[in-house]
Amino acid sequence: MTELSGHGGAHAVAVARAHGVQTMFTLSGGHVFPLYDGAVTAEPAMRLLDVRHEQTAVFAAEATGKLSRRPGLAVITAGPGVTNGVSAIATAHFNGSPMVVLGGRAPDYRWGAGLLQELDQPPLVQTITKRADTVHTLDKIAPAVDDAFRLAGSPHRGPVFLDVPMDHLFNNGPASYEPGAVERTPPDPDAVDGIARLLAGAERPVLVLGSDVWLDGAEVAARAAAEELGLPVIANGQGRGVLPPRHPLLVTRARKVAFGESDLVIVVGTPLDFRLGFGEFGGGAARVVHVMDAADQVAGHVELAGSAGGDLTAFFTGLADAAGRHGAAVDTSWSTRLSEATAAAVAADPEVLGADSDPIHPGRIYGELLPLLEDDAVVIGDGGDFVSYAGKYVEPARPGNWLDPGPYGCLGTGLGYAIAARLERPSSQVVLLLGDGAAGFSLMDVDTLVRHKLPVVMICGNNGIWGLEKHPMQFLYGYDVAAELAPRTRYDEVVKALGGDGEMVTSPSEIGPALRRAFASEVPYMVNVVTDPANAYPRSTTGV
Ligand SMILES: Cc1ncc(C[n+]2csc(CCOP(=O)(O)OP(=O)(O)O)c2C)c(N)n1
Repeated sequence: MTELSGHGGAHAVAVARAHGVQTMFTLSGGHVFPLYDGAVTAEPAMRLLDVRHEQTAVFAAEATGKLSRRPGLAVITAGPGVTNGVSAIATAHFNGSPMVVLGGRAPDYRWGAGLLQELDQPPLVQTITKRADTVHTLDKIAPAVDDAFRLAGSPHRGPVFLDVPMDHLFNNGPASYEPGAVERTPPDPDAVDGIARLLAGAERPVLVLGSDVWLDGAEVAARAAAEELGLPVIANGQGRGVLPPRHPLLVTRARKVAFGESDLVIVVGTPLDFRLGFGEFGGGAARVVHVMDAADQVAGHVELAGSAGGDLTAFFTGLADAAGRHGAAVDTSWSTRLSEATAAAVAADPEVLGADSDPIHPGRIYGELLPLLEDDAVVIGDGGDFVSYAGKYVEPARPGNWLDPGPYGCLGTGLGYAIAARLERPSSQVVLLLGDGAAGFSLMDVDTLVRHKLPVVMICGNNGIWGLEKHPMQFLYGYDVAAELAPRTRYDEVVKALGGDGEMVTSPSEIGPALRRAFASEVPYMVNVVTDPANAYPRSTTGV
């Protein structure tokens, strides 16, 4: 039993710290003052990272969860503070990111009389959290916060929301709680054995590794199983980098051939959603296996040849053992076919990566960026077409370091993710890729980077349009509306005005030197690259 004293805010901070929280992401509001007082008077003090929009605080807490694999903490004030955080909570829900959001709340003692920001908040986030609740007494704050962290960090991970009426949060008194432990369940051994048998009977298997392979801490076991079984791998989200670039089994670039011709696709740690053709491969010809970190995450909308839910390290270890026993061996002609398809895809890259056109082809930016990226770089994408190019060409060297918005596809993650990445990876490069449209959602939080001395390299793909909307609308209607932005806007000057630095680039040969200056600078720095609005990412899926 852990005993606590002081006010409700001090109780909550003590519990959060016991769960490894180092930073409270927040934007000020009187309803949550005790949480600040709890943070600054804690021994040692907990870092307060105050931002300019609540979505940034919540996105930063989410990215902390994604990178550290422990729940991040956001504290947002009552009413508008909470409603401003809703898109970021939804993003964490879709990503399975561990995170606790503590909301302020109008006091209980006069509830119903028309208090400032008197809003019953949990119903608003009920469908996008693992739990959304109100704590109505001082002595329940610590146990509720402890349970929130335990639940958020237990597979399948996700956001938990709690709000505390300010009369209880300000109240003083003792409290005690029994710290809970994160729950991990092994997968059913018979289910794993069944998947191993399918593998033994397959001729052209493919293994897909998604973000939960990283979030569940299974990256080492996943690589070992793939190597032991000689399984070709396609990586997604934070699973990218589980096999490093140029690994002979990494065939992400040959994904069309792999999915088109495979007879068994084993998908681990990512939903069978639109990003994976809703789980239909080879026109339905391939058998499909779905493995998730929790049984209730296994897809119900497709016919599965096998499935398992539970600890992913145990899954990979069990699969390697059982498949060995069943004599599973991947036909080398299949692996060779996929490595040749991969090599062919890579051989075509220089045309885009080295494009010398004027206006600049967005792909050229990646041609210049890739040689400058270090192995531990964190790369964040916030935008449409510009970021799709990054998804294709940036091959992370280590798992966990690629942060995209995930299936909820919410623009505006950028600055929040970058703030968290800088804090979680103090000695790594942090590169934020921003569409010029996306930049508008969070660029003001460069102010936060500046005030907290957090250098980040920002690259804006500035095509003066909402590219991923303008081109599809043209395709469907032959005209477009609501898709223009002002051309050549000086977002770099915005960064400078906020205390950072930057420059605008208009010709391909200037990109590399500008990026080098950005990496050498010790401040938030934007390279604002004017790109070709006529260029559209060659997309094969719409998501619907
Ligand atoms: C919050 C939010 N609003 C709107 C959208 C719809 N949307 C998806 S991509 C896109 C265009 C993005 O434009 P930009 O960031 O400039 O990148 P580009 O496609 O031009 O490279 C829009 C508006 C969204 N995904 N999220």
